[in-house]
Amino acid sequence: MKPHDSAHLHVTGQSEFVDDRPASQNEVFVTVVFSRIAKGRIKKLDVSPVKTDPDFIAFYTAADLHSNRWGTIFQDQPVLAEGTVEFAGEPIALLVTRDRRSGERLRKKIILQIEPLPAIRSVREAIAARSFIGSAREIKRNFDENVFAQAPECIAGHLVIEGADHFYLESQAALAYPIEDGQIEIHSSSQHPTEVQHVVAHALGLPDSAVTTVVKRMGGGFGGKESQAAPIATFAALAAHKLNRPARLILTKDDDMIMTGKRNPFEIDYRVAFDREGRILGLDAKLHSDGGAYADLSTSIMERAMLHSDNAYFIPHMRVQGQVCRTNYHPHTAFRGFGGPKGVAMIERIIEEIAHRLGIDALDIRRKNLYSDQGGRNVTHYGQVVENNQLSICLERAAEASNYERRRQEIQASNQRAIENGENTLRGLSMTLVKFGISFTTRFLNQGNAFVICHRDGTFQVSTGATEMGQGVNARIAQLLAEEFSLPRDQFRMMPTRTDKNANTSPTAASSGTDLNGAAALLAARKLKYRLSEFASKLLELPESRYPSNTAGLGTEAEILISAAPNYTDPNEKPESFGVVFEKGMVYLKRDPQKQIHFASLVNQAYLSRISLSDYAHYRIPGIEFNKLTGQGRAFLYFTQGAAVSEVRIDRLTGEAKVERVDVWMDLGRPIHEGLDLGQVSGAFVQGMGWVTTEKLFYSKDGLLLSHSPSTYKIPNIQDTPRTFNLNLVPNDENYANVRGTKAVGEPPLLLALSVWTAIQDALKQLPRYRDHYPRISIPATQERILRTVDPDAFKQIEGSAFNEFVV
Ligand code: MTE
Ligand code: QUE
Ligand code: MOS
Repeated sequence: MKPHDSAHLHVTGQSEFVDDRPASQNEVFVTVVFSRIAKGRIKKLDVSPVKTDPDFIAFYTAADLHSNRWGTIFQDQPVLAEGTVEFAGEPIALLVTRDRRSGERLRKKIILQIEPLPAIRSVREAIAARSFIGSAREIKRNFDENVFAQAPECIAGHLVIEGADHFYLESQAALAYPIEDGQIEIHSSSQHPTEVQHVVAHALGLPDSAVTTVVKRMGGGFGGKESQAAPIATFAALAAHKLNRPARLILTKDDDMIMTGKRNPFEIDYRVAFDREGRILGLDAKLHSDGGAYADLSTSIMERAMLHSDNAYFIPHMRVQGQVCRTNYHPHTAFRGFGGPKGVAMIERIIEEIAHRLGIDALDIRRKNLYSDQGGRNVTHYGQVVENNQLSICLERAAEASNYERRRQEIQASNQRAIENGENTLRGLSMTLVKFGISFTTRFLNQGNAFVICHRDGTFQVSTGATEMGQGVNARIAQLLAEEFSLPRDQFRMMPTRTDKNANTSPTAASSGTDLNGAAALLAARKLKYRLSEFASKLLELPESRYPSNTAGLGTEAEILISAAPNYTDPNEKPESFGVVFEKGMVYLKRDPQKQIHFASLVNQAYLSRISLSDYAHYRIPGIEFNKLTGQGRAFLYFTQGAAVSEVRIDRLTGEAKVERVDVWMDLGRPIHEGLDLGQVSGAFVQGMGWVTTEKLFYSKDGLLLSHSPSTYKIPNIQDTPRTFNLNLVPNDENYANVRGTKAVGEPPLLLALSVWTAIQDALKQLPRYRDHYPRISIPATQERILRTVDPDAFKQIEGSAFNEFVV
């Protein structure tokens, strides 16, 4: 298997990120002046102390913008704050200097006075103040209060889920070049080049056609560069436009973490009815999320949370309600899983609680509630049929391969001994599942387009709307095309994403980068292949003396005429072959394999015969129709599914949790590149582990993020990764929904890390104090929280102290 197409560049430090672009003459640096309090009135903004500094170049505020409104779904956010600020980290002004050092230095001298106003600092406060974003949503199926009244068992609960930082290694970055006639070319670290283009154009009062966004690659995005790259790019573009000089803006890690939004925190109230065997009868859930100060993508994120509140389980009577709250934090945004992980956390917690209440192993509760093709238990609460259901296969494979039953016994015994002998180590074991819907739930985003250019030597340049952030979308698309022509992958060069080549693109998000852009690239390639096939079928009939290249342009060659390629729309439909075979770089007629021509020669002959070697195609996902008003419909093209079994070890004295072993089984259809997919599985799982364990955001009383660097914000490191980490794919050739039978992988495995969270609670529930009630623990289950759950009384002595404020 070939490595990632940038691997050799990454490891030798040659891969180019925005800030690696060499400085140009006259270039300026942009530093953002932002609020350090959550809410207030701007009283004074005085730049006179820096104006005479030789490094000072310019200073811009909202007044310098043609338009000061942006927002992906609702245009509710100022590019630069005007009059008041709504969150700590909110950009107020731009300081333009000769270089980044002087920017840092001079920013400290600017006088900024903000009169504090009362801020909303939690979901609870927002609910009390009725401070909301968008309207309340509801999705339900056969909801009936009687189900709860008559159920043998009922549990009600509350779940707190906190946010997390994306912690991409490359901070938000942009470099804007003024081009003649008022145009701007902006190199941005963005998952959504088209939105960058539109926001820049709008803010500067330019037509979209005057702005070109270029994205070579990102050093990670994880959703954090989907919407929030746009204002950053706009800051650089404003300076470039005003000064007619290139302008660079590279956030420091600290500024980036303070300014940009995180994963939405959620507070969930649930009520579940079930029978004595543990079968769920009804679920009533109310989800509130913290959207931060502006809408960003929060309403779509909420929708995805609501659509994933069933996860792998059939729930006959169900109602899920959702409301985004407006608070005074950075606007929270897309983060791997996009709402899905929050819905899934709730239902997996519920399963664990049912198991604990009934004294039945949680795995059996999962088995009993799994979506199944039998008994009409295969329709989701939003009315979509779960086709090609692999959940049971994933569950059973994971159970078997992990020796779940045997280890359950062993762990039970070891915990018993530990508790009897007063030893510190408690162990926990848990399986969770994932059924992640693939498609944007906003229909118009489910489209992609691609350009495929073949040069005369038979090498290709491929341009699509997909952006590379490390996930390997480029390698996958190149591989798809390489398979199509039976050529080495290296022959396909993936070009930087540019809005002047691929316009009206969707963000590379919702794990659908390869699905959408790979399909479009394949459709484009098939047009070319159609023409080359017809051409080859005629060329190979001729004596070589009549080939165009052998007639020295004397006009004596056979003029080969071909038909127009059809407009393919289904990437799984094979094009007409004209009896021509493409194999290992050679092309021949099926009935005459002796006479072969090199692909490169064929291409050159085609050019000389005046046949186009470039193609464009557009792809749209057919058949999806989720109605946002009724909350019903086929929201997703298909589901990526999987199961994971995690074992943790908890130290009762310190609260420390270690992940001992993880077994993952996923259905990824027929992977295009198994190595890259497994890389995504391990990366997403570990990223999810960080969210559910150690990654805790601490804010000051003023709403300013305090944990804004790796010294205060604990992401997983190599020693935190599971000691035994078995990643497996379930073979599945039955998925015809998507291009080449593949399934999207980017986000789904993150949700499997919830098994680490449930395993921690599984360990804690062995404690005698939790015999009758489940040891509910929030996300993240930090060391402090684990310790508090082990021994709530131990914290009495510090209650009310300054230290305590930061622990919870
Ligand atoms: N993998 C790496 N290495 N870096 C990233 O930033 N982002 C994730 C996932 N995997 C990310 C990643 C997220 S949030 C998404 S939506 C998908 O990649 C996007 O890419 P894809 O659609 O091509 O899978
Ligand atoms: C998953 C996603 C996104 C989504 C829906 C999903 C996403 C995204 C949007 C979105 C919604 C409305 C808009 C828009 C974008 O929806 O990433 O421009 O007007 O950006 O299910 O990942
Ligand atoms: Mo991914 S959160 O959809 O960028």
